[in-house]
Amino acid sequence: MLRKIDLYLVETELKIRFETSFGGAKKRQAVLVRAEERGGEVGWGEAPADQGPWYSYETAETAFYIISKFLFKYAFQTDDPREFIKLANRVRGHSMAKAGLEMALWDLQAKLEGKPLWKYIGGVRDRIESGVSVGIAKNLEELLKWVEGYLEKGYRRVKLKIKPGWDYEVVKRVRKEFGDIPLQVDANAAYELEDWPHLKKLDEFDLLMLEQPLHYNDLIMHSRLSSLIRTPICLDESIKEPRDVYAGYSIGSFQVVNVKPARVGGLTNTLEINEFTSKVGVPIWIGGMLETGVGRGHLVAAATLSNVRFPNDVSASDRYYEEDLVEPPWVLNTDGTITAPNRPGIGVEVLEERVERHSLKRVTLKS
Ligand code: OSB
Ligand code: MG
Repeated sequence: MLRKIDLYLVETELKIRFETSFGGAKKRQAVLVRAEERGGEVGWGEAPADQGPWYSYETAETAFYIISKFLFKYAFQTDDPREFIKLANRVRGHSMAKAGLEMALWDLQAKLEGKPLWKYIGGVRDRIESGVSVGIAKNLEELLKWVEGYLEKGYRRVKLKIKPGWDYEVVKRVRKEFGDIPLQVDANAAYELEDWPHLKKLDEFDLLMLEQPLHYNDLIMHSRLSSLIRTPICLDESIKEPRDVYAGYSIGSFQVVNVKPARVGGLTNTLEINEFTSKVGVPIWIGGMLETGVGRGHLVAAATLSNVRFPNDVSASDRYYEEDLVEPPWVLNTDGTITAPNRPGIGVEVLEERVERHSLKRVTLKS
């Protein structure tokens, strides 16, 4: 039984401005969820929606509103995360808001059982492969410097953000400078199907995959595109819940899926997607939303699942933030992995003083 839920709308500052085809920012907003049960144990989750509705329609403000107005009462009816999400699905959409609260319940349950979250959800590895997502730069020289720095740190794969005018030549140059590194690109829905001859030119670079080239809600055009180019298509924005995976699989919209636990409505849905894709032989990997160390704990746990077969957009705390909100911060091992902690729950301590210092607003909810 929960005693109370605290919501924090936090704003954190990135080390460097992160730019994609839909825009850029140096600051990030998110909602942190702190769920405390009657015995005093606490679970944490994160709804990593940003300030503006650019990646999806959700924002930190809408997540704060949807949780505090509608979702919280379901968490007082059950603190079983699977049951919670069933009740919460009465609310249509708002996956990140649901995920923020659902993940707090997962962390809480794992802690009550004294188990690391990754073991509690059935993870199969104690270290996860870490890749890095590299934003659009001011110019090629800046980008090459960034990539060089990340490779020196040991990241196992580089993902370049692309958009029309920042694609073919950029990838060509990165291949020339760094050779045969594991490389992929992410368009964040910046192209149209008619652009396929241009996208086909990327085939020459043997990329691991091309992420979300077309419209953020599309499955049909991606299925057409995937028969026109050789580079495997990976969907991100288009997959908002397990049913999108079933639909997309049935018409061949993708060869790989980027599973962001927050985007698909939490860990329950992540587990369902892991199971289905494993059965049909479609590999997945775990994507991120520049989460703070809190959400990152859930990403690390998700990345231990059995069907995760590519490096993840789960990087170390110092790739994102000068000062993370957890202790210890998430660190990259020299072999390019991140260790899944052997402590209960997400396995890191949330520094509440820092959370409060970064909060723009907060509310306490009781049943
Ligand atoms: O498309 O994967 C994306 C960040 C914010 C919004 C969308 C995306 C991203 C990233 C960063 O690529 C992934 C990460 O390191 O958290
Ligand atoms: Mg993406």
